[in-house]
Amino acid sequence: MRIDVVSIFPEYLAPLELSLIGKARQDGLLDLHVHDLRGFTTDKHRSVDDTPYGGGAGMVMKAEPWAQALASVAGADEAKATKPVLIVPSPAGERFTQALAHELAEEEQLVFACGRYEGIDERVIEWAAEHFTVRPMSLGDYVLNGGEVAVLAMVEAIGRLLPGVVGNPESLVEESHSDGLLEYPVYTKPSSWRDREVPAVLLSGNHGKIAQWRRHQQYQRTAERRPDLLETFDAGKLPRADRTA
Ligand code: 6GU
Repeated sequence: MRIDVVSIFPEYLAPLELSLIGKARQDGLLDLHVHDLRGFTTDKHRSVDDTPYGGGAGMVMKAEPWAQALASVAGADEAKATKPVLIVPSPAGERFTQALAHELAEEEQLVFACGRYEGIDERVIEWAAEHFTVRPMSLGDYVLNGGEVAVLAMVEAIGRLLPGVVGNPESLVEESHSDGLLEYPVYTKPSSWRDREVPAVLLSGNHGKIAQWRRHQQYQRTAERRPDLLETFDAGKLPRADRTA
């Protein structure tokens, strides 16, 4: 997969050189490029923003530097058969979920346009639809100062789903949100720590009982912390005792 990120703070994306994603890049599993939006300006002051038409607080990102930057990255993958997906991080976007991470992990090229200030001139978003599949996307219902932190989160969520990035693919199966429930609690040695015992069933060696216990814990946690998830969850996937609650 190829990923291009355009930002006025390319240094903000430095963590993408570390850990799992950094390793995936070194291994050639992920071809990731960060671009400085100011490199696509033509004026002496390299300006990327201006005051909003209609008035109001803050500044709006100018259309032309964005059009230049996006045209440049759209043509980056010569051999591509489909339009790249342009993700525009914004609290006004569609909610980014694990299901969307899986969907986006199938794409050949993703481009992330990190807005700052009050956002990007809407005409660029309209124009971009000629070259990209445009997806405004939000992490959740709160406001960040810009798209960069959201891109760190989205690239990590998508990148770890690419083939070969996570060493043991089994760890992608039994994790929170992979099947609509939150993850069960986990424990390691010692079995007794500060007078707290590991639940006895986990030491029993009875794998059927352990699976059932974990499923029940998943359900209890989800009911307590994220009851909204249970509204769309298929109760048939639960142990019988948890089905009617
Ligand atoms: Cl994707 N961007 C910004 N700027 N704020 C956010 C967000 C994204 N998701 C939640 N808040």
